Amino acid sequence: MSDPTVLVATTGAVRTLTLNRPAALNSFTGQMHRELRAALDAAAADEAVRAVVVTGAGRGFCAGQDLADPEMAGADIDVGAVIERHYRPLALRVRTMPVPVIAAVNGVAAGAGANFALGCDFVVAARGASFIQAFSKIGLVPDCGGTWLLPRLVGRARALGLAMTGDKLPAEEAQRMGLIWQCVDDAALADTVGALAAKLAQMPSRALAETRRAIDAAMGLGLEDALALEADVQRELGRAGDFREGVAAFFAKRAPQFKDR
Ligand code: T3D
Repeated sequence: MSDPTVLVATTGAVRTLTLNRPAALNSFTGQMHRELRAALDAAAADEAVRAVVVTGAGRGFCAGQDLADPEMAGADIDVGAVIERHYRPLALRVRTMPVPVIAAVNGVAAGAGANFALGCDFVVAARGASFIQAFSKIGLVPDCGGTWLLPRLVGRARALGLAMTGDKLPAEEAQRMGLIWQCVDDAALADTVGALAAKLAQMPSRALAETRRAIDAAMGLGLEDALALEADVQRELGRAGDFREGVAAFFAKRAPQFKDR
């Protein structure tokens, strides 16, 4: 049996998934896609999991598509079919997780590896990490949600600049332009992400997932429709246990114990 390409570990309510093909900078093979999707599905289905961290083994986060994988790349491959089979479901899976997902970007994130990270709810990167929209260098367009994510994160001018040049963007600059949440010293990455994941795991998971959904939806709505969506979501959350618990805990001056997923 081949080695696992995704390592799975759980600490308390935090599930950590480590992309594990360090010799090829954790680039995506068909096997890694299957294992990653299964691990994300399992985390989504496990009520005990309240935050997910994804990171990379070795010196890279993920170099995108493994350009040597015969199942996924090569002259006679239907690239559109690869996108439909693997990258589209991956981008949607991350965006519909019932709990927050943090990308702990430990090194270079290129191509679909960059956009997989950018699709997560939080991107915390080590100072030595970088982001590369490598697609233009091999005659492709950004995928794994890149065309949707980039202009929303940094605006059209920067999205086009990053995507067309394919230049390496250091983590510090990525934070400065609002592409990612935080850039930290390399040695501080694990502790920073651990503290963020632990904090999110204590929070009301369902409300956090609905926050993501509402904000993503509102980006494509007018104000009237966004306000209507807010009313719909609040109506549902207002009937849920976490809202009652949050208010009760506030008045009792105690820490809330949120349970909804
Ligand atoms: O089906 C489809 O193809 C469609 C799907 C497309 C989605 C995409 O993601 S397209 C974009 C694919 N990714 C790339 O084009 C990035 C290619 N990699 C690089 O440009 C560089 O490796 C990096 C800038 C990411 C890092 O450079 P550096 O100098 O730090 O490392 P390196 O020496 O280039 O790489 C280290 C090893 O990883 C090396 O192997 P070796 O020589 O030590 O045996 C290299 O070949 C391997 N590696 C890196 N990226 C990939 C890879 N092997 C296969 N596929 C890769 N993407």
